Amino acid sequence: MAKKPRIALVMGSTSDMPQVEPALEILKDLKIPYTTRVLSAHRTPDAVRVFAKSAHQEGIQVIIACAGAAAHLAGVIASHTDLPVIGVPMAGTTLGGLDALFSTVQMPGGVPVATMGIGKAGTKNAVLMAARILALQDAELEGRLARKRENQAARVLELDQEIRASGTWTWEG
Ligand code: RP5
Repeated sequence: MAKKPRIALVMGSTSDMPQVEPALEILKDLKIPYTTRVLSAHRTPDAVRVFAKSAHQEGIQVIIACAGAAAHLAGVIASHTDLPVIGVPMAGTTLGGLDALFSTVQMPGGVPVATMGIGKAGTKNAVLMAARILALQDAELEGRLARKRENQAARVLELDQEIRASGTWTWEG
């Protein structure tokens, strides 16, 4: 039987997809059921409100909001829910995502948005942060996250070994 999504990823536009899609693999890898929505704080404000107000009841535990330009999606979602909201500024405008970073990170005190870095790396860290939040009450997920980190470290050491063995990156005069 299909499991209920625990994480919701919301994008402001389908143009954000290339910066979001790679992170979805991480959620599959960690076996965390998720749902993805395309909702815009300024183009579909009513749909954003309905989504945010019902998310907790639907079983969602963490919301990730990815938006670019004058990005108010994460803040607007956070204004309608008590769930943790993680904002990811999308690159793509002439300001390269700095606009979205400032819009997302500078929430006035009272309504928090945990803001990640810009673009693909930010989305990747957002899903890992969401997984860490869920893992506080899910020992199996905690184990999967720990194994993922071990594999990541092993891969870096493997690459280190490869470049040392190749000799190309060493010069002994
Ligand atoms: C934001 O405006 C979206 O999140 C997107 O990053 C940006 C541009 O959207 P499009 O004009 O490409 O739909 O709301």
